Amino acid sequence: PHPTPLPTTEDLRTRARTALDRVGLTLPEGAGAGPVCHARTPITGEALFPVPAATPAAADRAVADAHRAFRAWRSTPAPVRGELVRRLGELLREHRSDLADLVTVEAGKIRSEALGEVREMIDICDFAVGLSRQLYGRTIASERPGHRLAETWHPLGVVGVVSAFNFPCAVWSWNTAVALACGDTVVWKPSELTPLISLACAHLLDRAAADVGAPDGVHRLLIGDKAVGELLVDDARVALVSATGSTRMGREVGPRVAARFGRTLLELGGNNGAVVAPSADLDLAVQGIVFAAAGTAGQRCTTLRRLIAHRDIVDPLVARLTAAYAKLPVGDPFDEATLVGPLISVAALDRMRQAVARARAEGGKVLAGGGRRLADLAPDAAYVEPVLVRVGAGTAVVREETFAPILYVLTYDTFEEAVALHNDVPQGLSSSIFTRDQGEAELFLSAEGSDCGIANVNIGTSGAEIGGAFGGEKETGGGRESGSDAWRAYMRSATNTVNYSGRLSLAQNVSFL
Ligand code: UN1
Repeated sequence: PHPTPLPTTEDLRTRARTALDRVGLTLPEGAGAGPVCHARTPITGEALFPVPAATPAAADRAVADAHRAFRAWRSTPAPVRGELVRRLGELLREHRSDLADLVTVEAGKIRSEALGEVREMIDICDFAVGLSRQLYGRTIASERPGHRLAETWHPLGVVGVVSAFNFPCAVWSWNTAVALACGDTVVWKPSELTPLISLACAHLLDRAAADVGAPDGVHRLLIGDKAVGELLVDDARVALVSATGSTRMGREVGPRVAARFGRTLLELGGNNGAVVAPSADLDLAVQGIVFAAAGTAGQRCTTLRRLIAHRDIVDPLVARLTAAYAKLPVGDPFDEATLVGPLISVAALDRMRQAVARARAEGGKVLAGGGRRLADLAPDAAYVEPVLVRVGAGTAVVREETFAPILYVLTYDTFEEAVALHNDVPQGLSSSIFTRDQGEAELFLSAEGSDCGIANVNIGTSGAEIGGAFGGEKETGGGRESGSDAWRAYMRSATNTVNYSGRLSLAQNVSFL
């Protein structure tokens, strides 16, 4: 039983309007004549208000504006471009609480996770401001006397950003802060499920652009459905399509962009595993596992979905997890006591139930959770207890990503078996090992260990810092965004050979004339 009732949809409408007002955005009453997107809240599962969406003609204009602005932006010195990102970071700091409110209203995240998502935006702005003075190219020792060989990095063009509901603003900011510092302009197609937070972010970037005098068109927002996203995918003026979402989406986007020789940066499904070795600190492991598996109601691409536990510790580990799962407070994400908010939709809950049913049909056993909550108060919302399911190796449903809090528990005997089990899924985003055996930890991080883009020791699979590159291998799509040298995907390199010798000498010792 939940201690407090849910807020009403009217409360949430007021909350959303107040947050939008505070960032300086007044939505028109009613949606007007054109296409419409309905802002909703998973907290009650009901519609908030209609928001105007982009027509194909408006989408075309947005790309044209960004394409035009690119000509001015690419020649703006990078540290001056950094000023725009710095100003955006200041506005995000000022409106941290308002933006977090919108994330909670539209995505259902609990308060600390919603604030954490906004924190990620502020952090990447800081990172990108620094980056604006560090877009380094290398010089290379030439094989010829009197020659200089160098690598120069130039802005790429318009970046199309397609983002998902579960990180409705951070993923935009990773792409946008870095792209703007790199001299690109951005057209953003957010999830249809989160138009309000998108409008708020875009408005703050408009304000930042006006404050620092950046060219109009340095960014554009396109609210709309899949068809609007497809316009970005197929538009030759969009140099890079950075898309976050399902593997199914990536399978469509990748070849379509490749067919016009555009570039893609794909962040697709994860099916993240954690190995728990016999030497693991089980208290630490339980905390790390519960956050990674049940946090964000299992709706992160980095969510822990597969626990690979050594046979000697699987029973005590499962006993502790079962106890922890039984106590997880599920409910209103605005309530400070809640740890698990709603799933995004009743359809997501149906998919979760189908996956659990399939696991059972394959011999799996539900150890904890799985019950629906608050259906009487909010029949259109999807509150569910995170579920723990023990399965045998080879259970087919374990190979699929179900975007819900299901943790499958598998057992291993030898370390080699653990790594093989771990890598035996089509996805390759995040991974971790809980162990106090240093050799084992290093092996897990080595070339013969985890095959993922993220591999951790004694910490769960989710909650990466922005300073590292973020992304994964195999069906996760291979893209890297955020920190480290992910910026290179947003620029093009040119190799320069400069002959200052006054004589022509050919490479590879070729003689001619
Ligand atoms: C996502 O779920 O799309 O590592 C991104 C994490 C977050 C980002 C997740 N920093 O869990």
